[in-house]
Amino acid sequence: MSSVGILGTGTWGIALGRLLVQNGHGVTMWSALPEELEALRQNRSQKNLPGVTIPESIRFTASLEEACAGRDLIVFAVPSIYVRETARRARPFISAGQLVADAAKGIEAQTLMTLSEVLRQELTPGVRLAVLSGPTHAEEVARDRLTAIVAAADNEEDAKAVQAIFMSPTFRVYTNTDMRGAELCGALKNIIALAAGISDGLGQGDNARAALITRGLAEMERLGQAMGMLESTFSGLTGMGDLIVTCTSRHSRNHRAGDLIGQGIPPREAIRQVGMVVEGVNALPAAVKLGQQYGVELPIISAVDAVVNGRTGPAEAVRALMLREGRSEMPRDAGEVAYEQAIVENATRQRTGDAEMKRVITYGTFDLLHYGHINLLRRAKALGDYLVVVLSTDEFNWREKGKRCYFTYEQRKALLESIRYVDLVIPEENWEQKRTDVHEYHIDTFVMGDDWAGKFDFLREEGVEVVYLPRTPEISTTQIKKDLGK
Ligand code: C2G
Repeated sequence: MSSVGILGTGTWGIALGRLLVQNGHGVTMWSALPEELEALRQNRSQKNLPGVTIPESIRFTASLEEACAGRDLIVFAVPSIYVRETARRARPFISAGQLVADAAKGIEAQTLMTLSEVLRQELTPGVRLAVLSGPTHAEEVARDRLTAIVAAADNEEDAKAVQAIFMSPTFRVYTNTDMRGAELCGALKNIIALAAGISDGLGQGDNARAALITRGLAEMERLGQAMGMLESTFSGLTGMGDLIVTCTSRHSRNHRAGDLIGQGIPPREAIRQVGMVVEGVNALPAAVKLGQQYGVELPIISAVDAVVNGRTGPAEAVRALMLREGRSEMPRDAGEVAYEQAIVENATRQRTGDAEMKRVITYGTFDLLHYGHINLLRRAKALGDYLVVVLSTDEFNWREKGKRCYFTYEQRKALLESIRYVDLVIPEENWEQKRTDVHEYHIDTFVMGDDWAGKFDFLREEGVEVVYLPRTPEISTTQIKKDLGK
């Protein structure tokens, strides 16, 4: 039996509160609107959940202290745009070690922060954070319809703690430690749902909706990967799962708003008619900015942004999307296509058993190892079956690159050898050794990040394929040192 405080008495907050009471927990719910509290106390029902009775044991309060102090779990179920302000007001009553789960989906427009990052910024240091996200219409959860959801946190222990409190015979909770990935999915899928609604409103059918879901997921994955999130998150409940339920359901407010817009109702009027928060509209500015910041093309999201902000009509936006130049389904640039193609070829070769060992080599300092390096090593390995990493020695770094590493060669070597993509680590002692390395190690493919594009083309004379892969844009050792220095 846990005691839970839920901030926000909208449909989602009420549905979660009801579920937690059924699980045997004590629930106190807070709202910023006194009149809403009074109506809930009197009627024990919520206007958007007809026929759903709110359990008598749920206490409603206007005091954040009463809702938060000493609770085993605090759930933020206020609309995404009120999370920061609510957290700021609740801060004095939430202490380090308490568990806080965000159930709102969205990305803050001004800061591009996910809501867990907003909570991290506003709440007392040491508060344990998690998010709840997945294909979960409140209208169905409130009626005990079977549902699956993700409890994501930076560590498995906190995700498990939330899982234990919410798990029930009708509400199956999965844990995930890619919290930011889960949050990005939760925010972006609402925009794709707007697009699906617009398509329906224009009289388009299931084909168009399936195309929007599929290509919408591809946009989400591209942006997420550029942001260092896990691919598996996007094909999971918070990505694919939530996309399907939001794009194909009459319950979805984003879909409903899109449908009205597709019928020709001006966006602002359509949102007013839906009468509840349309999170897809709130998420648009951040999604467009993130796409620009990470250099990821988001055609569907950009089209929705143009329609919602009145720069173009729904029909024109759809025509423009359809008339774009033909594309491969594979990810964008040459390196990525080579990488995807290689995965397909490798898998085929392995399946047909005539897999001769394809060997790949790459060079680097890999000091303060970070996910940009991992992205590079993962894609390099995908180009073959065996990856040799040639690691700059401390002397080479100092003499040739003027770099003094934070970790010694031995330490950096140990780190690299622990990575599952890496098969062998050998020392880089000079610039010239590449010509001999590729023969000594029978290399098929040489790989470097595209900050070195063109610099090693001469290796093609040695019969080696040379591939430059896109760097991960926003992370670098220099950046890490600068940030740590602040
Ligand atoms: N990398 C990346 N994305 C980042 C940072 C690095 O893809 N955000 C790639 C680089 O392009 C390089 C590899 O990770 O392919 C290792 O990066 P560094 O350790 O910075 O390597 P560097 O100092 O460039 O040394 O003889 C070649 C040199 O040894 C390369």
